[in-house]
Amino acid sequence: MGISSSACTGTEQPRTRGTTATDGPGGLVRFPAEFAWGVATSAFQVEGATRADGRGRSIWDTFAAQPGTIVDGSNADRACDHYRLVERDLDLMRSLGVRSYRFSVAWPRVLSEGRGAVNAKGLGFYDRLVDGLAARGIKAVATLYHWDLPQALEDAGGWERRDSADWFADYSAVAVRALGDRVDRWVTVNEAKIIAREGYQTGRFAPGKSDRVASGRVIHHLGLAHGRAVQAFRASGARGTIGPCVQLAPCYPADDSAEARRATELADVTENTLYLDPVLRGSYPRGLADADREVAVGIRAASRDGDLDVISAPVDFVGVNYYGPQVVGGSGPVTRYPLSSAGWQQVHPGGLTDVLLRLHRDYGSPEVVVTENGVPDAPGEDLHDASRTIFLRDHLLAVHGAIAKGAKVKGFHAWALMDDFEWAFGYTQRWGLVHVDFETLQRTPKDSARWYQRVAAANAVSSATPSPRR
Ligand code: IFM
Repeated sequence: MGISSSACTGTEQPRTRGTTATDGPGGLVRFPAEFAWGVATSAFQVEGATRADGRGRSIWDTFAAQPGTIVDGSNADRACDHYRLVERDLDLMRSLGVRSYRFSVAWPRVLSEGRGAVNAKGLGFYDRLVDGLAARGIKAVATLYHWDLPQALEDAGGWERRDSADWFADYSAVAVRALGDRVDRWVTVNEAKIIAREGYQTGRFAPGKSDRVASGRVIHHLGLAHGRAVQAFRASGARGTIGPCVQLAPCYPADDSAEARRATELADVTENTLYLDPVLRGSYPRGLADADREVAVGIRAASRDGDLDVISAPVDFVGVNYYGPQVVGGSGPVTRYPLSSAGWQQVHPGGLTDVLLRLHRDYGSPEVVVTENGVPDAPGEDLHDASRTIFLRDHLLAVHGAIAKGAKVKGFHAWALMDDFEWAFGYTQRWGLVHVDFETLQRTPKDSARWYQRVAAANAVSSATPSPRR
């Protein structure tokens, strides 16, 4: 089987601290001019107001209402109430010196039934949001799909149906027509891997299905939807750029055995190349059937001549979400690096250098934006979140290490601007730079937010250990 990169299957452990030519006094690592210091959210996780102004239902409203789906029994009906507090949140971002805001447009707010009549009030929210960003000198990075499929479309067959790509193209055209004069970057689909895996394999996320063959069809249709959105964007003539958003996890063998190496190659397909190759190379990765036979069957059944030409429509950048690596032994995944309080996240900053350099070396060095990177509060942390500051410092140094070797990384978005509804974990994990009191909705910047503010202002990260109360 041909696996495309040594970087993601080897045991390379890049050093990211103090190794670049641009280290200044005190280990100050400078970033390129115009580097976009950003923060990210998604509509369903922060907006709340799920019944306001004609918003339709989404699959996550339905899923969260089912007993046993969300660990704390919560839902996102109010969340951070970003929908109503948006002006305050815009001011907050400006006060923190944020230069780029990645948000998502809620499809069911814009088209209540997913297609047909545009809901002017819902669209108006994003109109005010992008105006507010422009007024504050913050770049707008708009994700078109961050998991909140309109329930009406799910009832019609959802992503398992080929028409979903048409529905998405039409919705994308509406969004681009309304906002395209003020959006700097459009992100098509957030993390197709997680949609397929958690929504259609494990059933832990909406729509809660467990059918691997169906997940293969969904992967293909999400790719097609991405390509159709790129085409709709190009046809619109709007300014700005467009690209996908992939969650990449470098895969390392747990040991030197042939079994571990083979299992790592297969894991690399389902973690990375299955989502990169169709978009950036116009083909599905070799070895897919060995890596996941049922997914391969689903993809084959869904594929038509010419689809891969659409899926690989040229993009302007690749959005990378990075949370951690996979370490793979002959008999399954292994934990090698410290686990964050997310439970599933191994903390290994060097893995971010690896994935960025892989894109640089193996995929023609596209322009890249880190669209998400972050960690939940460690147990007992509140406003004094030293572990997040250290996490972000180390990952930013890892980004810098990749830039120093030629990767074209143009920006970084910390996940998340503020504590929010963390999907099936409800409000039990706090991922924000800004603390949210979910009773009063009070926002309070944590120490990490103040640290990030100084980094953005200096356009540089110090490799020295951050002082604990900053
Ligand atoms: O909160 C999520 C986000 O919606 C998608 N990427 C991972 C984050 C943390 O789990």
